[in-house]
Amino acid sequence: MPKVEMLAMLLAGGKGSRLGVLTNNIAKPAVPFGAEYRLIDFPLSNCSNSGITTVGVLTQYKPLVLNRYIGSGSSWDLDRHTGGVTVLPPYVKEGGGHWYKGTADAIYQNIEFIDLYDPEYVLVLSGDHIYKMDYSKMLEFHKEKKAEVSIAVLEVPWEETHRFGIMNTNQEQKIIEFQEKPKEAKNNLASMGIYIFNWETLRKYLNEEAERNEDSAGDFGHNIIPAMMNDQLAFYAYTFKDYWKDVGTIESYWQAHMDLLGDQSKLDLQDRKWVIYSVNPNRPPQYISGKAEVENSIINKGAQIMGRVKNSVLFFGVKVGRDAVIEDSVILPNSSIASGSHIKNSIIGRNVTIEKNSQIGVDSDSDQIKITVVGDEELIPESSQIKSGTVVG
Ligand code: ADQ
Ligand code: ADP
Repeated sequence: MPKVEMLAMLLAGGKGSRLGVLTNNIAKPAVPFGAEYRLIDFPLSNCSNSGITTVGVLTQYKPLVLNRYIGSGSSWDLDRHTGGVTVLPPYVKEGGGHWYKGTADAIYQNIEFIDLYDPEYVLVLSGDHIYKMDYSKMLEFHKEKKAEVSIAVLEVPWEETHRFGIMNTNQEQKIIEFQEKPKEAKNNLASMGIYIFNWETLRKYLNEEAERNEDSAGDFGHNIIPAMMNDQLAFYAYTFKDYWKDVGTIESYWQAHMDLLGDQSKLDLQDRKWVIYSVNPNRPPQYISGKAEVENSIINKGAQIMGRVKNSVLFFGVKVGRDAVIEDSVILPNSSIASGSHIKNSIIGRNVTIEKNSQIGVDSDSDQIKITVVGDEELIPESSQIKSGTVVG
């Protein structure tokens, strides 16, 4: 194999249990996003646009849809003779081999794969972040600082600090303190879970962690990063200034959809210089009837709109019947909402049929956001029908 300067390892194996029904049947990175995409389209497109052409995707939990979706990687221009995308599920090795424990263990078990390309640097990415980022700029920063590890960081609201790795830096952007998901944070500078490591250094720490502690969770945030901090490696924080969202929870998944709306979207998907690629099903153009009213919404192909749609994101094949109202909601592929129904502050799963005059998430007494998730299997197992007149949330 020819040597590559930087190879990306994309962590796509987490269970994503906080996304509830959305990840009942599929891995989190395969969850649909933004009317057109799946979550993994964002890091894969970022790699392609940043000139990174060798990507390993670490899969584990419910990988079938994800594997089929990634295919040869051609959709992201990552189908190369050398490099390209390689899906890396856990496999049995001579010395045992086991299910990936944590994120670092997933990389540890694929040391041989990485060594094939003899990279100088390894970029570690997550499969569940929505953002557009040029990783080659982060690599420049890493080289300028002569860092051994660089972590992409940004400020998060204080009330969300418990979900993230939190750090303190000095004026040179050197990281002097790191706490993984602290109960009481000392700062609101958060790790985006995007790391560049000098491969030699990372390989050494992965091997040492495995030798030292068989029961180690093998996690970057809890094990590897603290061990490296302890040894006072050259650790730098690369500040990211654009839009970024970890969509690991139902609230953040819904919020990231709302962030797409507006004439000045927080994340510009129209940007032709940084295209987010996806695999598109062949669907007819959308139809908007004479009685329909559509305002501030994103609606994909194959949709048929007869009712009112406001501040919402509709995936392909969604049907909205006469006099039905959809507000502040996300409707996943192929669901239909029959006439007279009202959906508000909700996420409706794939293939859900909501019969006439139902109300989902409509709470007239309150302005507060309350998100109701209706998924294939939540209300009525096996069948995805919500009976006429049902009131939820
Ligand atoms: P979390 O997002 O909570 O925190 P984690 O649950 O470890 O980290 O998941 C990171 C990514 O790895 C996800 O894409 C997940 O699907 C994947 N993953 C998890 N376990 C895996 C396994 N065994 N094999 C393969 N893939 C796996 C991390 C950092 C924080 C940082 C946040 C930013 O630990 O410090 O602030 O990311 O989102
Ligand atoms: P089914 O199992 O009912 O056929 P799938 O979820 O497999 O439904 O989707 C059908 C087709 O739509 C597949 O070609 C799939 O790749 C594509 N698809 C599904 N979700 C998305 C999405 N979010 N973005 C783009 N294509 C999608």
